[in-house]
Amino acid sequence: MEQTLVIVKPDGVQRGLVGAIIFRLERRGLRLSALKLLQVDEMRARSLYEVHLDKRFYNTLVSYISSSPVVAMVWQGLRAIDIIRSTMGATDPAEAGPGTIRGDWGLNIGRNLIHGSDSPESAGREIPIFFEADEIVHYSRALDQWYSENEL
Ligand code: IDP
Ligand code: MG
Repeated sequence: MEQTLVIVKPDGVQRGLVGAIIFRLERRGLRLSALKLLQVDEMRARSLYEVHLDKRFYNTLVSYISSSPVVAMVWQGLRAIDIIRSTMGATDPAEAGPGTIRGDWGLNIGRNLIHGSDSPESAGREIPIFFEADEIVHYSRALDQWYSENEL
């Protein structure tokens, strides 16, 4: 089953949007498998964003994600990665559609509220930066059959 790392970034926590963001992901039917609030240290920040090492915004991105606590989560479900990415909206909130998290609550690309893994490979690399294997909980829900005709 597909898993993905989601992070409510420091601006989301500071602005009190944690509950609202989780609400949207829950309502889509995905299953929450792990959740913690933490202060991201520089090592974790650099590791999360290592694919952006050569970008001009890399250092400010590392500072941003480690500037204040975040809420890190693992979400699970059929096509969880694509579903979360479409619920997040485009990277730049100015281009994100209405009804998306970034489109409704974001203003600037440097404060875009949420991270979501962009592929199964990224999820496989990113999840262990934040969670031990035994922190990811596998369970079923009575309503799963009403969210999906296939196994969630
Ligand atoms: P994503 O978060 O939608 O996957 P990525 O291209 O992977 O977007 O970029 C990672 C993060 O880097 C973005 O979410 C955003 O916080 C930041 N970022 C991306 N492009 C820019 C930019 O042009 N200026 C400042 N920050 C940027
Ligand atoms: Mg990305």
